[in-house]
Amino acid sequence: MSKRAIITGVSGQDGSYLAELLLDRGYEVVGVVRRLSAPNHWRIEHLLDRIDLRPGDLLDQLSLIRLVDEVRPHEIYNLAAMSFVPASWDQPMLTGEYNAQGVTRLLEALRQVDTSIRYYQASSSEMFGKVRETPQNERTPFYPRSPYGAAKAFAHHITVNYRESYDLFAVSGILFNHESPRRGLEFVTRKVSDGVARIKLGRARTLVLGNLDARRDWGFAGDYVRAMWSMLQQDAPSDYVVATGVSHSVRDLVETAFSHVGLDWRDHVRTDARFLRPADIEHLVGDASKARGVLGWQPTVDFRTLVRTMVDADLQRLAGAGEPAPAAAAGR
Ligand code: NDP
Ligand code: GDR
Repeated sequence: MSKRAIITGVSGQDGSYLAELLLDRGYEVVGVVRRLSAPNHWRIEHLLDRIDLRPGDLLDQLSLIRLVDEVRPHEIYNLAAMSFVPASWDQPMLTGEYNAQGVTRLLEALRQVDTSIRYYQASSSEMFGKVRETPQNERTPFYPRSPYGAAKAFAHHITVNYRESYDLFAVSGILFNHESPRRGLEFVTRKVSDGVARIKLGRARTLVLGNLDARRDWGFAGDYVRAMWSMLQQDAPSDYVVATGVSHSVRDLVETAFSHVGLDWRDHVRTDARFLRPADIEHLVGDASKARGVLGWQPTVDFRTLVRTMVDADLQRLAGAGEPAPAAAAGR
């Protein structure tokens, strides 16, 4: 008998890669989509005949109970969230409703319907914020630096709490930044790959960014969804850091992306204070020893390959031959 899985956030970057992975492994995949005036399906267009899309919203408790009750899945992957950190200062209350209380609502739906369902929570390296140690591992204390990070820290703790209170198989993957050609256009890697492609094609002259000194541990999203699945196949629930262990600055990112197309980034990149954050995180780098040891997980795509692949995909897309495009990029 095939397994059934619910993915919230199926229309997002990770949701699309995870849906592909689960379909490849023979799962029946139910994707949760919230009601929008126009569907946001550009990342899952190629999967629409193979996944079952159902309505649901993290803001609506009853929609979640009904969903879990109707589908009766073996596994739930909660990837839905307001995921853009700067937007969390503009909408701190809503960020808490989605990213913190939304998780409680989903856990509560699971608890009420069937406590044998396995649950994955999308935790984030943003919880480490103003880091207490480097590199960060599962025991590193949290010090979030944004409403997004604070809400994710709540979500992380409530997942642990439900696991310990109700004996649920509930895990949190503490994932460091992971990117792909399906990344939203407002995140810095995709903003850079899209910007470089536009400049190379003569459609733009400059790319305006914020903090070039920030360092992140960037990996490939396709690798990271393998870790999510693997966490739910273990004998016992536990939390895992997932990261490459290598960090680069935003300056390294632009240098790598521009040089890939034969351009000097200093001729095209400007900085503007409007892209600075009220509080930024200067340096994140993860220690994924536990995921490597217990899950046998390792990344397959290095930073340089990732950046080049994203630039090439944007060049193709803008030339009219690549993956489908997002409808619009808001809040860049
Ligand atoms: P995306 O922004 O690409 O996708 C977010 C998804 O959440 C979208 O499908 C969106 O739907 C959905 N969503 C948002 N609000 C709601 C809601 N109220 N009800 C139902 N669905 C909703 O994010 P990623 O794929 O990059 O990230 C997946 C998860 O992992 C997120 O929780 C993110 O915070 C977390 N994370 C991501 C990391 C990364 O580097 N990518 C690192 C660590 C954690 P819609 O299409 O309608 O907008
Ligand atoms: P992040 O990703 O905040 O780490 O969250 P993002 O790509 O937005 O920023 C990374 C770093 O780049 C700096 N930066 C800029 N960022 C953006 N977006 N735009 C710019 O113009 C720019 N210039 C410099 C930022 O200041 C920051 O330091 C991502 C999201 O996917 C979260 O959901 C996830 O939890 C974390 O990664 C891990």
